[in-house]
Amino acid sequence: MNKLSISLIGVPMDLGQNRRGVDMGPSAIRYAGVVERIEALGHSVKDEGDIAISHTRKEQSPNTHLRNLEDVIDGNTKLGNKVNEVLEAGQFPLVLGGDHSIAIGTLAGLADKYENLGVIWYDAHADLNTAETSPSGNIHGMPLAVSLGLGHADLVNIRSYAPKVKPENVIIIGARSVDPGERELIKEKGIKVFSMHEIDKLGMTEVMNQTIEYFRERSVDGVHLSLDLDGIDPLYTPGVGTPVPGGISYRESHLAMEMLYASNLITSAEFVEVNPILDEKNKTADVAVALMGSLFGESLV
Ligand code: 6HN
Ligand code: MN
Ligand code: MN
Ligand code: MN
Repeated sequence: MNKLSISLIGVPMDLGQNRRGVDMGPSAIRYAGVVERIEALGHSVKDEGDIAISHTRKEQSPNTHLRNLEDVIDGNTKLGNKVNEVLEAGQFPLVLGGDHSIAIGTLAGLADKYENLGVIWYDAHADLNTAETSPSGNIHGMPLAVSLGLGHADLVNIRSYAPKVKPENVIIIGARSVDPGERELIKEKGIKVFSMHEIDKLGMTEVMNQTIEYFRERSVDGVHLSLDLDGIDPLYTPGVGTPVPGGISYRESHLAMEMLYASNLITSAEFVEVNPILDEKNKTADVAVALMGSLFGESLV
């Protein structure tokens, strides 16, 4: 088994959406025992602490309806720099959110090293809105579009290059709440989506086999897992800001992580949208840590 040097980066970001409390996600995940869980598998873990995120919510930025735009840019720039530094040091970046707007920074830090990066977007949502299509103005609904080079120029150009990811290198898994503008983008760009319909129909084993095969065929030089806890059914992960019923089950999610571990494809990961204020006894952070266990090689027997 491949032993990794993992760098844990907390991002107490709650400015990409309206619900307070998701900035406490990194603390809740640490409290749920992330370091101990991963170290028990023989990997080394260095906790890099938290990225400094502004806690002043300026409801509307001047000249835009994107909420807290300047501070989201600032936080993601810092995160991108940190992720890149960790990569340069040969460490595996494991990013703890925080709302999903932080994927903008994570991918900005990854993609100048990985020229042909694959991305798994494990989420109830597609996060493919732009300023024009967004129903909410919330930047956590936009990070995948931004990483494809679509959206507000200052978000798209974080760390001074764009795009970060090619549409044909993205696979969305678990989608069940997709806005009209996002559907159009999926069609136009030919983005691969395993919605809940496909997961029901094919089963998670086949979905993951096809996912792994897709990345191998495309000869990606790395694969980033961006896991939004709302991809999982809210029965198991109630502590998220935008829950959608009818999600991926607890066991299906473990199976997916176990298959990714066995594939040896994953080169970075982030677990986002854990909101302890909306949670029941840290259940959602516990699920996040359990899934990290499977992603990093826990086996049942
Ligand atoms: N997330 N599509 C909705 C929006 O406001 O753009 C919801 C986005 C949710 C984003 O969960 O990361
Ligand atoms: Mn805050
Ligand atoms: Mn998301
Ligand atoms: Mn989501």
